Amino acid sequence: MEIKEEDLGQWRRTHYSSEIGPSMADREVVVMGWVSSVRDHGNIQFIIIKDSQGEVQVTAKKGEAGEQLFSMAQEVKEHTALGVKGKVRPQAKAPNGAEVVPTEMRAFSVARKAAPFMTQGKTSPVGIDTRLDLRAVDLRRGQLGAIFRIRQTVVNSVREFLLRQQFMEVSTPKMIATATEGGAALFPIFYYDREAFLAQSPQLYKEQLTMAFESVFEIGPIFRAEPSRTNRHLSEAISIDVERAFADYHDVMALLERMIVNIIDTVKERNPADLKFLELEMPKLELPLPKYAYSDLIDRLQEAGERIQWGDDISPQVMKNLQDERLDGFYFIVDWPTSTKPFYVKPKADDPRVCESFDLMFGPLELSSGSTRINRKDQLVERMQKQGLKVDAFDYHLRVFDYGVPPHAGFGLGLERLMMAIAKIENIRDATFYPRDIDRLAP
Ligand code: AMO
Repeated sequence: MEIKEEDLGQWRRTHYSSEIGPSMADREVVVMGWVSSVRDHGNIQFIIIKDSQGEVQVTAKKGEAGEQLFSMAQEVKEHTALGVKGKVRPQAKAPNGAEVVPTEMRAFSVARKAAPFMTQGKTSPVGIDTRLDLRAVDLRRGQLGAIFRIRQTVVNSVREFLLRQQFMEVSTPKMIATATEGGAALFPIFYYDREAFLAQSPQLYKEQLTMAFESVFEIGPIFRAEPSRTNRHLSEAISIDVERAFADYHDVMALLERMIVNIIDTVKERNPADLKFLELEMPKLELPLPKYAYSDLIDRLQEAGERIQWGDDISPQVMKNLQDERLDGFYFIVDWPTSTKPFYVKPKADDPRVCESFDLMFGPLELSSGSTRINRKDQLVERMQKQGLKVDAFDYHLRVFDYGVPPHAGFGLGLERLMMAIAKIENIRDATFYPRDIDRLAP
């Protein structure tokens, strides 16, 4: 028998799967979701329905269920969107200790194909591209569900943590007129009759906003035309940007490390089931986090035989070669050469070759960078000229520096990179819903 597709009509869910339990015995319920597995035992069909809160077993027995209902239970395929009316019956072997004995079933949309991957297993035998081509189906996998519920906690905990400390959440333009992050490439766009760009970061806007609101943050997209294919770069990523007035880079490093501790504690508290499912232990960290000066690391890398010069960027590959267990977890690299950082970063007063800057690392992976910023116009103009930037193009920004921009400092923390670190995700694409990279603009 071919299953007929029906409309939702007057059907409404009465309970989520997580609410079905032995204490609900004999209650009439309507559950809805998608079929995650079907087990055929001849005279009994077990259908596992998944919804956003978990899963529930529907048990159709020959004789107990009507003939038509039983044959529908025999036919139904994985991924079908299904509604089931029935009675709750305690069942020790079922999820949550109860099952639903169906009296009526409605297929809202029948799955016509077997998915190229299973949704139950923790890992997937197919390549990531096959999964990403059907991303919404892929996101039905238990492993990704757990990862994205943890991501939700991370975002909420960041927001709660910063709001408790008088930060204001802001939104800044994503269509902008100038580059901000030196080395990173821009995506040009048409803006009416002019050329514009997708924002590489909210940098200049968040700095400006400190003059009105003091402490601001934004959780939003950043766009980087990354030319390379790596497991840690996206063309569109989510950045947690923080900026604070009357503070320097030491203050915001202290803020950032407390924020990370708060994130980890909150995930442990709110996501115990997801952590258990992923067999994941949250990284442990002790504050203050270790800080290594850039110059000292270069000395050590040179001693270890690396061909690296003072002034070079430190790549993850080079960091991997530096065997040192102190560099396994979270740590800061501080005091970078001024030449490696963008124009808004403040050089040190006693040695302007070095600037008041830091990167937060997790092993060889960079999670965040931040700094004390220049808050005086003449110094900013001088740094722009040194970096060969067109000062005129930044007039919209420089203008506000005539009106008392406070000393300020801040950082940008990559949300997907942070997820890679705390949830042990190998490929950054699995830390985002719909990744964008040099090869992928769809789905
Ligand atoms: P930076 O360019 O170092 O600094 O970026 C900050 C953090 O954003 C994340 N990130 C990325 N994540 C995935 N894919 C990418 N292509 C990508 N590019 C950056 C990283 C990185 O550490 N305005 C400064 C921050 C500041 O000083 O406040 C900035 O953008 O985790």
